[in-house]
Amino acid sequence: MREMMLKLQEAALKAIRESEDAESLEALRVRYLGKKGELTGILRQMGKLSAEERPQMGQLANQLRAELEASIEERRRELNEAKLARKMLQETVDVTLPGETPRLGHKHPMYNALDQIKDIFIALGFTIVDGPEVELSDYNFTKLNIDEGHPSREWTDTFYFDRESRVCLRTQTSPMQVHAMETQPLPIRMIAPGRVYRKDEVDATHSPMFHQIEGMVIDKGVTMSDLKATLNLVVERLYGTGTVTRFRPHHFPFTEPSCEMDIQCHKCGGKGCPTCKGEGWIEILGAGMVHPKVLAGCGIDPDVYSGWAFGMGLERLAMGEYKITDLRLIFENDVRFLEQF
Ligand code: 2U9
Repeated sequence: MREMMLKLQEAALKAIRESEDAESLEALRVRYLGKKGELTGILRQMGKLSAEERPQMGQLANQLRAELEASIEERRRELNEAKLARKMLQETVDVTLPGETPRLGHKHPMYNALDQIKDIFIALGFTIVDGPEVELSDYNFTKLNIDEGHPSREWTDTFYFDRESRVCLRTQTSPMQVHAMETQPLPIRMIAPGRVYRKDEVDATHSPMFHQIEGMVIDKGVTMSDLKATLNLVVERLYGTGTVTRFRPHHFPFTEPSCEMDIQCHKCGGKGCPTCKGEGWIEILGAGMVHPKVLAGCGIDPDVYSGWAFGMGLERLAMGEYKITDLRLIFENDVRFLEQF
């Protein structure tokens, strides 16, 4: 029995030393020391031994087990270290390699235009107001003197959330001025830029979502001359000193009187060219004196206070400024397009 154990010792130690990975090492442990392993097999034959030999062989078997266990443990450590060393080598980072430059985005041309306009109005003492895009029809239409039968209220023109047409996506940023009049102390000087929604099919000049910037001033003694002087100044800062403008009469339900403002084409100086479509003038915004009914509906006495307001489409402005001929380019956010500005 002693010989059998010595033979097992020799074979097992050799196999353990030569094992190549954790899996084959574990297989060796099972083979030699497992419940059905070779050492157990030898010990089963202890019954055949004499009473003196039995404790001796028992002791020898225990020593052998301890020796093999230690050897397996030692080999396991060696294999783990080698594995780690290989991994470290594979995962080495060459810190001298040049890094990858992250591709930076570009400011959208329309937001360039918006930032310019915001700065101009901030310098004039206006505040910038932000608000909800989902509105009550009351605030989007009724309080702006847009009556029940007005075509812009139709389901074909406005996105409603309910059958009763009480809640909608705002079709203009004007509800912001109504909120301001209802909640802010007077006087008010504000601009309200933001997204608006109309049921339009997408084409080169239309989109169901676009951006507007509207502004309003309410104070005592405000007149049409304030409107003209302020808008002329804004346009001069935007398009350069000496930019020629004209105001044409127009109609909006929320302003009376109302007008549209044109600038003389900065490309041809008014002679007529492709930029102004041969007109010599480019329409840039609508404006007017806030309708007395609108003031009164917002709790402001039209006999004491008056005000002016304007509205402009931001996409159209940016398209004019940057000579963009298709509105869809503004929304596609193709970096190849954006990085040109
Ligand atoms: C209140 C009172 C008056 C805002 C105004 C316009 C004229 C105008 C259009 C420009 C192009 C909309 O984007 S567009 O289609 N807007 O012409 N907007 S006056 O007047 C107001 C707003 C709110 C309480």
